[in-house]
Amino acid sequence: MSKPIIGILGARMVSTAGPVPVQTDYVNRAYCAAVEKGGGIPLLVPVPSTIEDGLEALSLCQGILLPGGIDVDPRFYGEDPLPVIGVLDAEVDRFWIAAVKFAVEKKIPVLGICRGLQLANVALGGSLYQDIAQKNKDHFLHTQRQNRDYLMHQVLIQKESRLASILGTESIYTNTMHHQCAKEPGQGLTVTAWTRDQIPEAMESDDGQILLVQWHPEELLESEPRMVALFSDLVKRALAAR
Ligand SMILES: [Mn+2]
Repeated sequence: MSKPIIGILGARMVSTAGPVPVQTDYVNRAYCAAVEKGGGIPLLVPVPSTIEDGLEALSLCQGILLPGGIDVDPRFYGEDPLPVIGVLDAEVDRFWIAAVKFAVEKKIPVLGICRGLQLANVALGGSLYQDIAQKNKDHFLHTQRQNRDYLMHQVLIQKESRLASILGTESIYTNTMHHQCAKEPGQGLTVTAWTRDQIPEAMESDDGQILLVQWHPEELLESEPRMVALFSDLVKRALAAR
C-alpha cells in the first residue's frame, strides 16, 4: 500500500535569520517528521495568492494537517478583538477556513493541532474564548515555559470517544501552548477531552472525519510515544478515504 500525501497548511513569517529580512512560508519540522513517522508523506501547502489555487493544491492530498500558530481573527466568529488577543492574520485565516470547508465537502480526513483546532472549530461555525481566563478565571497554566516536549498537564478523555480509542487511554499528560480555547462547538463537532479546569483540549466530528487536539503531539513523540497514534490514525483515514 503506497503512502498517502498529507497536506500541511503553511504559516507565514518574516525570517530574520539571514543578513536581510525574508518573507517566508513555513511549517515547523516537527509536523513533517510526525507525519513521516505516522506513515505519510508531508506536503507544505502555502497560503496562496488566490484561494482557488490553494484548494487545487489541496486536492492532491489524501489528508490535511492543520498545525499550530497565531490566534484566529475574532471577526470570523462574530466578535470584536479584546485587549487579550494575540497576533492575527486574516488572510491566512481565510485560506485555512476555505481549506477546512473544502476538506468537509471532499471528505478529506483532517487532523487539527492547537490553532488548527481553533481554526477548524471556527470554520465550522463555532466560536472561541479570546483568552481562557474568559472561560475560567482560575484556569491552570496553559502556556508552558518548559521545552516543547515537556508533559505539563493532565488531559481527561471522554470514554468511548475516538480519541480515547486512538490513544488507548482516558487520561494522558500533554504539553500546552495556548491562551485561547473553544467556546461553542462548530457544526458536527463535540468536545471529547478537558483539563480539570474545564478547558476543552480535544474535539472530534460525529462522522470521524475530523480530529482536533489543543496540545502539540508532534513535539511529544519521544516523551509520550503514544502520541504517534494521532498521526498514524490520520494516515489510516487518508488511505481509507481515497
Ligand atoms: Mn492546555
